[in-house]
Amino acid sequence: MKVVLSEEHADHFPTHELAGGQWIRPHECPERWQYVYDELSTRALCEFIKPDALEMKSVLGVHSADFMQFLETAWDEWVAEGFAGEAIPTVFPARRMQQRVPDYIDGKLGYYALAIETAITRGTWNAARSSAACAQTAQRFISQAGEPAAFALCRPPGHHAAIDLYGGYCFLNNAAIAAQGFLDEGAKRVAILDVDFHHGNGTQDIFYQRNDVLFLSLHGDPVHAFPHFLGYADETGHADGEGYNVNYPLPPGTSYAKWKLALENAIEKIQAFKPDALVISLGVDTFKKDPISFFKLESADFTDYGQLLGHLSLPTLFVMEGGYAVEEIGINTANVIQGFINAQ
Ligand code: OKP
Ligand code: ZN
Repeated sequence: MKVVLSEEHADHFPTHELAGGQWIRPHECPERWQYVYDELSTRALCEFIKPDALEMKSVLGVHSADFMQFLETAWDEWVAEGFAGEAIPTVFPARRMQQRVPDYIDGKLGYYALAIETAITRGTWNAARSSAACAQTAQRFISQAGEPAAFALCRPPGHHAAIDLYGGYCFLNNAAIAAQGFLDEGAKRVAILDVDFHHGNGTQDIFYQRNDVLFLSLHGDPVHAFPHFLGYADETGHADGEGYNVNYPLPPGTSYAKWKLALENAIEKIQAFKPDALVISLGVDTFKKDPISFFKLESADFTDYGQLLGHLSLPTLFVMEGGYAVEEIGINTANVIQGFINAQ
C-alpha cells in the first residue's frame, strides 16, 4: 500500500499542554510518527512517498478563508506582541457573548480555539499544511492513479478541526480535505468512518448539512470524554444532511466485542450508502493502554477490524488521527493496515 508521509510533521513540537492542572509535554508528540513509520518499514507492507504541495481548493471547500488566514499569521502576531511562550488562548466567546473576531491575538486565539491543550508554535502552520498535503496526495493516488487504497501518515491529526475551529491537537481536517478532494475529482458520495477514540467533532461540523458525505463516528461518550460538547447519538444531521451523520457514543470500559457491534452497524450503513470512496479517520487510541482513553482493544483486535474494513472492497483512504500509547502506536496502526491487506 502507498503511504504518504512528510518529515515536516516535526516542525510542530509544542512543549506545553495543560492537563490536570499541570504543564505536561503534549501527548501528541513527534515520536508518534516515527513509531508508525518504523513499524510499517519493518513489515515491508508499504511504499513510502512524499506529498505534493497542498492545493487549496479542497481545503477551502471545508474550512473558512478567515480561519486559514488566522492559522497562517497567528504565530507572527503572537511574537509581534512580545510574548515569549507558546501561543495558547485564555479567553473564549462563551454563552451570550459576541461572536466577533477581535483584532488582538489573545482574543483571536480564543475565537478560533475549541480547547486550550493545543499550543501554536513557529512551525505549526507548516506542519499542519504538510499533514493535509499527505491526505490530499494519498487521496489522489486513489482517485487519479486508481490505487485501491492508500494511507496518509498525518501528523498533526485533523478530526477535531471544524469549519473555523482548531483544538484537540488538530488544525486542518485532513480527512475532510481528502473527502472533499474525492468529490472535487468526480466522486458523488464519500463515507467517512471515524474509529479514533474521540468524537470527530470537526468532521461532523463540516459535513453536518450535506448529503454527499456520510459521517460515522465510534467514540467515548461525550458525557465522559473529550470533546465533551458534541458526539451524542441524537446528532443525526441537519437540512440536506439529515440522516447523514451517525454517532456511536460508547461507555468507559468498552470491550472489542461491544465496539465491534457498533462497527458492524456502521459498516451496514456504509454499504447502504454506496459510496464511491471510504475515508477512515484512523486513531488507535481505542487501545487498552492508551493514557487518555477508556476503551479496551487489544493489539490483535486492530488486525481483526482492519479485515472487516478490507471486506468492504471500497476505494479506501486511511488518515492517521490519534493514539498516545506511543510504544504500541506503530504495532496497532500496522495491524489495521495488515488486516485490511489480508482481506483484499
Ligand atoms: C485528539 B485525537 C485535557 C484533555 C484534552 C485532548 C485530547 C485530544 C485527542 N486534559 N485532551 O482525537 O486523538
Ligand atoms: Zn483521539
